[in-house]
Amino acid sequence: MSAYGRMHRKEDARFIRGRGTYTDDVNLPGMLHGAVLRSPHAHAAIVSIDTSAAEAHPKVKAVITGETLAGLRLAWMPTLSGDTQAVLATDKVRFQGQEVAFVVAEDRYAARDALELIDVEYEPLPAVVDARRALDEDAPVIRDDLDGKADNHIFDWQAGDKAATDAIFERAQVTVAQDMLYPRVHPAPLETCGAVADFDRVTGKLTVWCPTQAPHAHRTLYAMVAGIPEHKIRVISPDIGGGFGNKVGIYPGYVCAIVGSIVTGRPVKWMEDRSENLMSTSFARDYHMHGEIAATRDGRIQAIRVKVLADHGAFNGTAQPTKYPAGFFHVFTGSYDLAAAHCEVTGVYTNKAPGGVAYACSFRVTEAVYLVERLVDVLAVELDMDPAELRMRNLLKPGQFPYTSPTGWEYDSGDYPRTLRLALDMAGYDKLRAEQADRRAAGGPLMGIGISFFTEAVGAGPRKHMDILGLGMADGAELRVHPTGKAVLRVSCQSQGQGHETTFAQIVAQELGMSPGDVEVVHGDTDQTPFGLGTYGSRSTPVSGAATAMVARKVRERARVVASAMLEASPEDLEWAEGRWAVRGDPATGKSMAEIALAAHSGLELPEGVEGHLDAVCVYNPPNLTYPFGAYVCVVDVDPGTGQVKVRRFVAVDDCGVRINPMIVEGQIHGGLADGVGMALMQLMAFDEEGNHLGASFMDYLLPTAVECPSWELGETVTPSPHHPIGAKGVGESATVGSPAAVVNAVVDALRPYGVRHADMPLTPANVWLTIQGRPFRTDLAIP
Ligand code: MCN
Ligand code: CUN
Repeated sequence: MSAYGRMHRKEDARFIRGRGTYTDDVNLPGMLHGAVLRSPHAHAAIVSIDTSAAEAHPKVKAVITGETLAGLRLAWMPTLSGDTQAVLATDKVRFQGQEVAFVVAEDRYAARDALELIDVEYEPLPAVVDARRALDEDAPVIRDDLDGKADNHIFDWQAGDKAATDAIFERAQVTVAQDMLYPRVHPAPLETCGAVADFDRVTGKLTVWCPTQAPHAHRTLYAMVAGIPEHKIRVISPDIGGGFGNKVGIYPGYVCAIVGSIVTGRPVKWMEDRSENLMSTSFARDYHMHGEIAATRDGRIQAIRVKVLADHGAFNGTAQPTKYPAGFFHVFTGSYDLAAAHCEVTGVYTNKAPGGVAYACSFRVTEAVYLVERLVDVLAVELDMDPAELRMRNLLKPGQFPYTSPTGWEYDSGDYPRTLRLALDMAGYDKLRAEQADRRAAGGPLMGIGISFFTEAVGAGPRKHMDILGLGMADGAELRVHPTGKAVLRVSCQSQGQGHETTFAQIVAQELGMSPGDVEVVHGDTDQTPFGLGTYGSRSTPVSGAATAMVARKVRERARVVASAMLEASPEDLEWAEGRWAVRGDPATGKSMAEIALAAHSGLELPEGVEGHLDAVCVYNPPNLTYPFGAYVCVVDVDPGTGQVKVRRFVAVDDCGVRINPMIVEGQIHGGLADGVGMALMQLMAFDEEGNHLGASFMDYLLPTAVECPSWELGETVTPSPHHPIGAKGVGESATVGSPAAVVNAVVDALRPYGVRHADMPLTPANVWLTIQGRPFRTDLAIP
């Protein structure tokens, strides 16, 4: 019997009863509370900071400024991409909402009140808000803290073969070009970020509770930043109320809480409010893209050429290795069989929040998929060809896998045409096109049909691809089967809602012939779990999940030796059948894991050199990424009078290889599709020309609800990953990556009678209405 399959999530027993433990639920004896003073300006010199009135507040225990931190050499901290970020500003502020001072007080209210008592004199400076102006001669220099920095340029990076690509473009029968913006958005998890720091002056041990997706990486970075030895740091990531990439990085508030605890000798809690989360923590996207496609007149795509201007905000905090500053944008060639491709990405500083870490994105795969899928639709219009037919003609064929892309990435497995065909069949594509034609002929209501086909790249990461901080990208797993046959698995990744306590138990159960209910999954505590880089880029199943399967197989092999002693047979004569070790050809002799475990712990005489007990440790180095993929079809109705878009239907066929728990996989896809609809239709972090943040609350930063979402129609194909021990690929970000293009393609398709070829996200009613009037606008700047 398979342990894979639909089963309710074990963790839901506590979540639905309100019995989860989140960071804000951690309350320690004598705990103090911190609050952050933030900059009202996007760019301003700090003339002076007077903290005396705040310090005189009867409940205030400490006021920490950049100067205090400079004394501890903590005013600046390294970012994940080799830049530095101010923990608390000393010289000047560089984005609205930047951290300027930290107050520690007896309670949360007093800490907030005392912020008002801090007197900061600012000298406002002109701000750079528009990335396209960032490299102008006369643009104010944002990072004058960097030695000799005289402009806002961060990096130039390119991939692919420029000469070969240009040559194809020169003699191409058809070329199309399109500018497009993937606007700045924010993951906006329900639980904001925060930390409880407890530094024990006697033992020298620092314990930090914070909702981090990567507890071990945080511990290592705290050790590097604060100079506290790593074995004296314990990071506990309790239950997390959603991460979506927002909780990968380290924020200044975390460091402040730690320093607050060190200087006061008491535990310090700091929790952001909603506006702080939206204004200062990692944004995502902000890619200004120019894409071109070269093709033959009969619709054979030959090459893609791309130029990107990447807005990284005031500090380059993108969780992307310096070697690949545009992350996984490499996969901009999408799911198609191209002869050549080339992209150039230029990164710039602007007076906006740093980060760019992530939002269910696989580190720029989202932007890449959006770009190529929009371009293919633009080409379809140019060729007057059906976009489904155009895709079918160019998709990679099953026989081409493993496939090396023009930028050198090896897609592990796929049957793309089958997946697209299934999505089209489920949607009733031909009927939909007929309905659309009828409506157009009758001048009836606008409807559009949008397709996207995506290839994701998840499971960071193989050494051949990545080089982050020299840490390596392998993840550990430890498994112990106790005498009564119940097991405890310890893994380095951390769940923010993905259900690891269930699916990882299912993996162990499947390998050992146990019930998932008999496997406890421990994660999120660096003192209790092996090292690994955590949960992001949908890497848990590809990496930690693989480690889990491998460690279980090690235990199974140990169990074979124990069983052989029990059965007085040689290990080679045993076979694993139906979850038991049995003498080959004699299933009745089978010993279950529980029987074997009891024997292994009870002095059974084992062969020379074989230790007792049933446990094992494994470190898994992934040989490659996994490449899940999918085909999405979106149907929209658009009201030309109001510009309102209604998503009528959404068909999503995902292939993530073997599914451990199809119910959880579908839940992941539902969430990602909602995200995609939100980004396509409403989510936007806009700024005015002074750099004022125009999306600092849920009144202005709109999230999708059930009202905007149709009843999702899901389908699946299963193409196992050939290199993953259980054939699984990651899926956590697939739908967010793949769906925005389907929605935008559908809306643009609906507007085709108006001659519209492209419109930037978000497709708000105002944006759609103005686009129909032939007056599209810059969605990254203030909304008209
Ligand atoms: N799964 C499965 N079979 C597969 C693949 C996955 O059963 N073939 C299951 C996994 O075992 C896991 C879940 O699906 O329980 C997601 O697995 P995976 O694709 O490995 O992704 P991760 O667990 O690494 O989760 C990270 C991913 C990312 S990067 C973001 S961002 C995101 C996402 O997951 N954030 C989320 N999904 C989220 N879901 C919730 N509820 N909350 C978030 O913050
Ligand atoms: Cu790109 S968001 Mo997830 O990788 O944590």
